Amino acid sequence: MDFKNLKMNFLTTSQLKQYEDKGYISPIEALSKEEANEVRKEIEFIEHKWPNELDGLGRNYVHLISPVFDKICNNSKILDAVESIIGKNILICGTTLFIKNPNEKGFVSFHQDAKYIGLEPHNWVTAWIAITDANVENGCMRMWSGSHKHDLKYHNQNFDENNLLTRGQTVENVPLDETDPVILKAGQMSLHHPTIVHGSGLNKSKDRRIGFVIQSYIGTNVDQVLGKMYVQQARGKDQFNFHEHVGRSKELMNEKDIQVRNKANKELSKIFYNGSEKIGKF
Ligand SMILES: O=C(O)CCC(=O)C(=O)O
Repeated sequence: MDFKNLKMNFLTTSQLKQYEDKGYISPIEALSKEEANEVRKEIEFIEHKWPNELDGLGRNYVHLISPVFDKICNNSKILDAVESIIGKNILICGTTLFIKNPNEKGFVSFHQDAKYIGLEPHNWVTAWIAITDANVENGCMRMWSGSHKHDLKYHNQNFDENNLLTRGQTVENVPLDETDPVILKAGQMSLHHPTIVHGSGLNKSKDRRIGFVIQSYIGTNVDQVLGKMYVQQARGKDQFNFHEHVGRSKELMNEKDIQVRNKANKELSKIFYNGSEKIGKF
């Protein structure tokens, strides 16, 4: 074995302290710039060949229909960092593409992921991977540092048409000047805690802002209390068997994989809109 090539990416004590204190860690090296660019090409290839495939619900579970995204989810640098937080038995339980095109008005209201996602206990973490640079101008995420230490907050349901969240769920009156911009270069990632309050503003640049979000990596001890979920084993063993395990994508847009993705999306909608009278576009 070539030990020189065995690069580990486990988090350092100071990164773990940052996670504990602030509720997020950033930046972490995940992909090379070239790899990130390949991912952008894959997105744009899908958009060109299958228009609307990534719209609406289609922004979810792209790792189930594309080997390029499957590879990111199983990237050992990402998994080393994730393992440092949730332990060695890791499941991939969902992915979402958060794309903000220039000249569109997309934004993400301040919210806590744990509010509507149904994953209990909170032994899970979200990896936000920058496929393009993410900065203040193009609407990078902003984290309300330390807010993960408090209970889940009341969320209004605003259903704003430009809100990229399912219900436009919003924690009101977040002091913007107390939030930190998560500035990332293409290929870097941030990791955030299930209960941190975060959101993002408009893309005022001339290029797209693309984040591929593994939402989330969960420990095998995490159940879905609002519905059914389709997962993949990224590391370790699943001794709990709370969820349905599905295979990995080996070919772009394979018919069987599409069917699994459709089922997964149907179930995800039930989870996200549990108890809601209105259904949004995602
Ligand atoms: O991409 C964004 O701006 C927000 C994404 C988000 O809310 C999340 O990953 O939890």
